[in-house]
Amino acid sequence: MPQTSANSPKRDAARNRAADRIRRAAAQRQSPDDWANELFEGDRDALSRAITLVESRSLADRPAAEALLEAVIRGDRNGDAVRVGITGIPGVGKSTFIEEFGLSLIRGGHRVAVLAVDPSSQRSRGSLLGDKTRMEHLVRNPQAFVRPSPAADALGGVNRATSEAILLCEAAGYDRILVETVGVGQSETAVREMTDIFLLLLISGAGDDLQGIKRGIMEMADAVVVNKADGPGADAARRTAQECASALHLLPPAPHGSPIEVFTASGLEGRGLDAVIAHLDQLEQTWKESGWWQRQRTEQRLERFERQVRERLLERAVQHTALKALWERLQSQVAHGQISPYSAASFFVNNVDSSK
Ligand SMILES: Nc1nc2c(ncn2[C@@H]2O[C@H](COP(=O)(O)OP(=O)(O)OP(=O)(O)O)[C@@H](O)[C@H]2O)c(=O)[nH]1
Ligand SMILES: [Mg+2]
Repeated sequence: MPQTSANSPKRDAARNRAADRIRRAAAQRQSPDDWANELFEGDRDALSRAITLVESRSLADRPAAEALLEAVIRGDRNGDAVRVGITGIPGVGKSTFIEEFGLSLIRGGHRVAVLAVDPSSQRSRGSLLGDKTRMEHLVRNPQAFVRPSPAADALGGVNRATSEAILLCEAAGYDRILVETVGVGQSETAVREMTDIFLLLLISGAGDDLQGIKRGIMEMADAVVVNKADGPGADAARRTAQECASALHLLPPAPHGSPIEVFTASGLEGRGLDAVIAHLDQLEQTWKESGWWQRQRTEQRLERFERQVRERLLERAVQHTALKALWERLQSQVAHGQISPYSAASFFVNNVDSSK
């Protein structure tokens, strides 16, 4: 039978767009409390829609997003989740590791959400599909929820969008949240600041500088996994793990007081993962007993609050026409070294004061 125009891809796309609009309109009519209740019941569709809302690039969606987040926080369902950040250079095997790690957690009775932070690039459908094929079993598992990273230009940045998505996943009953850093640089600190435990993946033979063995990323790690410890690479991975453990001894003790353990694992073969899971459980227990767990969460919330206020005040000031011109002039002078950043900041803030 010849293909009718009703089946053409163009028509399909138009129909999908229309369906989106209807869903969106319906979502907007739904009260934040009803929506939050659907989340508390673990409704995946309600969760997907909620994350789409907090990732929205439209300023008009912000009040609805904030009302929903408030309703979620009022529901107080976020208590028991453990947020794990997973970082490492591109190609170290993060997505493959997360697939097996997530499946192990599910076998242990957990529900797993996977999120990603990628401030460096606009995600194309290609990379999005790439991640989903790396996690094909997890994606299909009813106890898992896998969400690719938001577009780099999400309003207020991907960091805000992802930390809000964490709250939503927890409200929907996911008690293990895995956040992958995607792309190079920038995202490590952001993910560190939104998670309880930060896992650094290394591979042997990739060069120390590249992997952040030199101070920096290594200092942020709560545990290290030398990945791809399989086949002919197994011995080299063990040696790298030993070298890494010696390098870690040279660092000052971490603020939580626990030693940084180094593991070898193979995400591909699913080996060594249970030892990592047992260690993370141990860290959780130790830190809850010592008070570090709660203290870190409190600091993260306060830091996020302060950063949001700073960003919004600046945004608002810069929206003011006269100040916008001043901002741009000072920016250019700072860029060219014609004025110090400190004097420029004082000058700008004084002008904000006097423009009220
Ligand atoms: N031998 C071996 N190869 C692995 C392992 N894990 C991943 N790989 C391979 O390494 C490549 C990269 O794996 P990914 O899981 O996509 O790595 P990633 O760190 O998520 O990469 P980005 O998302 O691009 O940063 C793929 O070709 C995997 O098949 C492992 O444990 N052992
Ligand atoms: Mg990946």
